Amino acid sequence: MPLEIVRNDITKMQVDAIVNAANRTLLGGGGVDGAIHRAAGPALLAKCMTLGGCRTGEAKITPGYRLPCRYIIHTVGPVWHGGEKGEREQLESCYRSALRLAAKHGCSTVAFPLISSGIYGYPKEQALKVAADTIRAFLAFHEMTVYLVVFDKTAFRLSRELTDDIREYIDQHYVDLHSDTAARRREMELENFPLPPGAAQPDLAMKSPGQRPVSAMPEKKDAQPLDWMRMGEPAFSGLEAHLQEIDESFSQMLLRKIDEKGMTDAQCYKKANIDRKLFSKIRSDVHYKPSKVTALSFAIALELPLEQTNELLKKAGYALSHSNKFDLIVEYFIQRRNYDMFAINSALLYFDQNLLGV
Ligand code: AR6
Repeated sequence: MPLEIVRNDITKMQVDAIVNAANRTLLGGGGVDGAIHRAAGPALLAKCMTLGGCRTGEAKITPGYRLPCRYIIHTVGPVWHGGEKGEREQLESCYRSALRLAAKHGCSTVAFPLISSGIYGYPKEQALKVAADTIRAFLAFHEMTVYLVVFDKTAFRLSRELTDDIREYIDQHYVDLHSDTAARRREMELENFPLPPGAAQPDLAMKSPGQRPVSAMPEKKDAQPLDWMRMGEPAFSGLEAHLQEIDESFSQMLLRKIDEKGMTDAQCYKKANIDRKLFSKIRSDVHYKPSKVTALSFAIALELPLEQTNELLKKAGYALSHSNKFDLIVEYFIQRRNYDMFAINSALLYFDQNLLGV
């Protein structure tokens, strides 16, 4: 999980290093700086007094003292003056300097606040974009897990259009299990007794809670499984391949799809926000059963269409459900071929859901 967004108080993060949004004196202040000094104790201020301050865009390191992290990396963000005074370059430099210092000290996990986005007035959405772009560029060449810690979700103010659209998608497709058990039974029938290859998939789209599915399983008289089992030669021609696919495990299917997409393993697990160690486990254990979120993260990284996403999930024993908001939001993005993990996670965060990546 190279870059993960979490909502937390940064002083509580159990990582190798946390980053402080300090000022040039390094002698403490308000916001996250104040919280870090309070939690680390007076020894931090004593140490900071020996550092001779820090220039905007640069970074200095101290021990973590009473904090659960080993190090605190202090960086000084730019004050926002409207965006024409080199603020973006200075902010990028903060992230790069802090990350370089973290790498130099052997840190493999680092947590950042949204530097400059509080007292220094940098617009939160822009600050978030600079942070994500700069961290991603660094991670393309370094094995490190970086957390962007957001205190409140105002940085994730998505466009009104997008939130309305997602909300509408959820309303249209959400199936309340308790008010429409018949619909769920049908979904389960399909999960347990998938149709043979080539058979038309019934449309599972659901109306609002309480309404019947738009269309369901085919009527008995033209049931597809029977057609498929008729003895004609052509019906069996794909059988061997089908049986081979049934035998394929999650791990095998994942590796096959990575090859088919022409991706390297690292490109795939990085895009999926999946930790390299976890990926190695999946690679070496043919029967590895990932969590649903992990499986789904790989589907997004591979940019699989909906049907193939469900095939991959099924290999791990899951399916996208219409009675789960998290699933519906991810499905919304897949339907629109938008596989930007950061955009999906921003939307998930906005709707108070768990995030993709481990
Ligand atoms: N954990 C995570 N994020 C936090 C926390 C926390 N405990 N507290 C605040 N934030 P700011 P700046 C978020 O003002 O804009 C100080 O006085 C907050 O919501 O702390 O770089 C320094 O000494 C915001 O999104 O830093 C400087 O003088 C982000 O952290 C000046 O403030 C940064 O807000 C630096 O201002």
